Formats: sequence, structure tokens, C-alpha cells
Amino acid sequence: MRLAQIFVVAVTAALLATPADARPARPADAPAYSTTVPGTVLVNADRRTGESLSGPWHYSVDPYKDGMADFHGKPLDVTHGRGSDVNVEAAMKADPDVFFEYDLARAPVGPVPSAWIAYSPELRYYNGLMWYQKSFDTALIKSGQRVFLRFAAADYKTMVYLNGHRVGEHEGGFTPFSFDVTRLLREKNNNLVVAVDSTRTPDSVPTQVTDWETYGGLIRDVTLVATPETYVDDDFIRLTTDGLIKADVALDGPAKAGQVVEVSVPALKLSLKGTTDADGHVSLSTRAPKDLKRWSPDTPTLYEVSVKAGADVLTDRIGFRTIEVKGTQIILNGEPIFLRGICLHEEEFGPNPSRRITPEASRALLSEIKTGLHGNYVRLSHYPHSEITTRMADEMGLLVWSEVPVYWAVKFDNPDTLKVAQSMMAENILRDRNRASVIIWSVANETPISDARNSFLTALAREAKALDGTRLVSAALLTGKKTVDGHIDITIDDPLIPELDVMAVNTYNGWYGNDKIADVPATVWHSSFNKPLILSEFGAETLYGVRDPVREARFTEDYQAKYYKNTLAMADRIPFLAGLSPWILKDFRSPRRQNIWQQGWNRKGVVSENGERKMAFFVLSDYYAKMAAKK
Ligand code: GCB
Repeated sequence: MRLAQIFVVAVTAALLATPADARPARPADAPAYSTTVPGTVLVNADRRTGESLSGPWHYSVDPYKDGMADFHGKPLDVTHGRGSDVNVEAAMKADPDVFFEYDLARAPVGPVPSAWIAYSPELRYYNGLMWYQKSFDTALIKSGQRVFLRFAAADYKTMVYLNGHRVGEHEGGFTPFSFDVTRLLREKNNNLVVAVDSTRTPDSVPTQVTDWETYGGLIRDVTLVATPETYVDDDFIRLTTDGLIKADVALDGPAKAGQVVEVSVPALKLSLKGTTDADGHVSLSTRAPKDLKRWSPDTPTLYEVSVKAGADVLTDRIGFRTIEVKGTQIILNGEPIFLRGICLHEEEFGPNPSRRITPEASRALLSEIKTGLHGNYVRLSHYPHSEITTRMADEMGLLVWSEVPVYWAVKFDNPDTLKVAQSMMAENILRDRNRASVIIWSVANETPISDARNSFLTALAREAKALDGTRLVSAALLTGKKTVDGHIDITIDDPLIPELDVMAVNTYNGWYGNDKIADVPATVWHSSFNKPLILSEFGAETLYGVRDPVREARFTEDYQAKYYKNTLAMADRIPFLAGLSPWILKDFRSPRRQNIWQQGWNRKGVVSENGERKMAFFVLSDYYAKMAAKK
């Protein structure tokens, strides 16, 4: 049912966005279940048989969106345009007079996955529509097998055409989607055309103004994934606080009803069996065995798990742990835990990042948190990061805050914007709800309070709970402040808090605003809610190597280090504090940051873009090391 929800949202969005005459007919021989299914997450796709389409792709800019509409603005039937199966080179051989104004198969070539900004200097600031093309052969065509075309993420809107047919489209830059292309594929010389439009609008999620770089393009892997005709479409396997291992499995395909499903964890000699209902769903549970080793940052134990149903076997590596809140504490596996964390944007180390997150790039970033800072937690801001990262966090033992880009001034009164945010959040949760590392789903960041915003975020928070009742829901909030008896006085009173398990506040006193950094430690925090608080952001900017030990002026390392000392001293005095994620591990690209030190980079990293550690890094690292030693 949940997948069906996503399906409806995505299909509705697709239908609204596409004039009827531009919609190609489905291939006549397509069976009923084999329609294109925008929004299908296809969980654990990397554990299935498949073929990677990563590598060199052709690309062609289309700033006026000519591939979508003619010169009078009439929508084009793109299957006869750039999405068509016409081979210009072959057509020219047959008729030298043939007219053409684009020629994707001979356009320039760039690597996928990667944002296009790295393809050429001219594309560094390009935001708009880009056409991609790839020819490929496949060995996946077999009777009784379905083949999906899966995009781990493409930023922001994507339209897909295979062998001259329009396959489907997807909105949202950071979550996976796939299409059943079984009936469209051929063994040789497939022609895949993908249009990716990075344009943000006032109604998109996020909107046009953010504090990070828009990395447009095919930013994550593109793969062909093979499954049996009836296959495990979704599985949610977890340890509950009442000591049960529970598994919900959903099958898709012609034989999804009445199928025997077996979930097993061989290392625990555990096996759960049941039969699917008419919708292809089954819910199973058993008492967790005594010898279960619980996943935690100190002992990130993962178990091989398999889900068998008919001809399909889906495997995964899953950690079992519980997370809950008791009063003002966050409780992991029954014990209070303080989250020693930091925020992270999805940007690899180096002077010219292109959001190309390989396992090595992800490990390098997370190691700096886990080993360098003695952290146990990372806030993956401000959108869902790559699956590679959440799997790496599972493996390395880092707790994760996972977030959707409902950031700053979203169109809270637009129901279509809510639908987009809901489908993003659902795709993110379905993708990662077997990751033990993920403990918090966050629904927003620094959103201005209004009735429309409150009901938009309430809907998201409730849906997060409905999709996954085993994790905590939060949002990064703003607070007001006063001066009382000479000290800074902050009361947490956001009307959204009753919907949240954990309160989270971004606080920048001593950086933004008029407060003196010397006054920060004495800040008094009030909350009338019996809930834990995370300081989800605090930070100050400096360019690595800029020093001023005498005056400790702004934008120097000395100022940033002092800012950290004083803010951590403030944190020590908040009785209901349960975690910290200062802003931010690494300097990151942001077009709105253009002062002399910034030049296109937000410099609040405790390490530079190349990984050089600033003084504040050592302040935080010492603070966390002492805290870890006290446990
Ligand atoms: C914030 C935002 C973050 C910004 C940061 C800053 O509060 O959540 O996206 O980058 O402040 O540097 O100002």
C-alpha cells in the first residue's frame, strides 16, 4: 500500500506535468503489471543481479528546453524528438540531405555518476535542462525475468526514454526511482535518452535559494536490475523495543498473492515463514534470540539476511538495535546515549567536487568523524545522501540523522509541493529503513513558522511515523531569544514540537546577530517539553590557515576555535541536551558565499575542502574524546 501511495503521487505528478498529446502509448504487448512504475525504490538493488550503466555518457545542454517544446511553445512529442530512436549518423548515410539539429549519440562525453559541473568549465554554473544518451547491450533479457532501469538519484527532474518510448519521469534530486523496462529492452544497441532538469522553482523541494551548490545531473549510479517476474519489492526487518524481530515483506508481480515467504538470518539460526495476502504482503515476527549481538557505534554487527519468495531471493546485511526516547534522553539498546556528531553535505574531498560519492569517498568523510573527531553520529544534511553513505555508516558504526530538503522558505501552502516532499520522504524511508545506523528522520530545516508550514510539517512527521514507527522524528528548528538579567535567554517553543520525538535547534549566537561570543557560555535554555534536544547546527567561518592569535578576529581560525569553545561551554549547561551536530565537517560549495575568504565556499567546515584540519577541529575532537572516555 505504501509503494502504491508513492506510485499514485508520482503518476499524478507525471500526468499533471505532461500534456495528454505528449504521452506516448504503452507498448501494445506490455502485460498489465509491466507498466512503467515511477517511484519504485527497488530496495537493495545493489545486491541483485544487474548491469551497471555507469561510465561515459553523451551529454547535450538545452538551456531553452527546445527538446520539450517547439519554437511557439507547443509541447513536443519528444519520442519523435531527442527521445526518439533515430540514429542520425545512419540516417545521414542513407540520405545526405537529412535535417537534424541535435545528435545525442555524437555529443560530448562525460562520466556518470557525476554532476555535470565537472564536465567542462562552461558547465560550472549551468543550471537547466541537460540531455544524456547512452547506447548499451544487455545480457539480462531472459524469459521469466523482469528488468528494471534504476536511478539511484538524478537532480532534479528526470524524464526517461528508451528505444524511442517514453518510459516515465521523476521529481526529486536525492532519492532512487526505477522503471520496469522489460518489454522495451533489446539485446543489442539499446538507445537510452535521459533528460535531467536541475531547475528549481518556487514550488520545488528545495526551492531556488539554498546555501549549497546545485549539483545537477545523473549524480548517482544508473543500473539495470533483474528480478524474477514476481519479486520482493520491499522488506522492512527490524528489532523492536519489546524484543521481537519483525519483518514486513511486500511482493510485486503476477503471483504475489498466496506466496510462501521465508526470512532467515543464518548466523542466528533464525527463520520466519508466512504466506502473502491478496496484496502480496506478509508480516512476520518472532522473539529475538538471546545470542543476538546488537548493533551500536562501538559494535556495528551486521547479519546476512535473506528473504525468499518463490523464485526470488533478496539478501541484505542488517544490524539490529533499538532506539527510543525516555524523557529528555535518547536511548540506544536500552542505554542513554549522547550523540557526538557533526553535519555533512554530500561533497567529496578535493578542490573540485562533483558529488561523486564512491565507497572510498564516503569512507574518507565518515572516518574523519568517527576516528578524527571521536564521533558516534552524523547529520546527513540537507537531503537524502547516497545509499553508499548510509551503508558505510552501518558498517563503520555511526548513527545517522537523515533529512529531506524541506529547507527555508518552501511553498507550504501548495498541496503539490507537499506531495513532492511526501514522495521524497517515502522514497528515502523505504530505501533506508533497514539501515541500523539511521535513527532519526528529519522533516525540515529552519522553516518559518506559519499555519501552512505547521500543517505541512505535521503531515510529513505523521507520515514518517506511519512508514517507520521504529525511529525518531525530528526537524531542525529556529528559536527566538531575549536578554534577561544580562544573559542570552532562549525558550524552545516551536508549535511543531508536539509532533516530534526529538527537538533540534540551529543556533549561531556569536556568529550571526549582535551577541558577543564571550556572552554565549552563560546562555540559559528553557524547554517546557519533556523531550531531548539536539543542537543540530552551530558554527563559524574561517579559511584554513588564516590566523590572528592576538585579536582573534572573525574569519580567522582563532575566532572559529574560540566560538567552538564558548558554544561547547554553553552546551554543557543545557540539562536536556542529548546531542550535538555542529555546522559542519568540511567547507562546501555555496554560490551565495562570496566574501574575500569564501569565494563560492561556505567556510564553516572544521576541515577545509581538501581535508586540512582547522584549529576548531581539535577543540571538538578533544571535547568528544573526553566525553567518550567518560562513558
Ligand atoms: C543554517 C543552515 C545551513 C547553512 C548554515 C550557515 O542554519 O541550516 O544550511 O549553511 O546555517 O552556514 O549559515
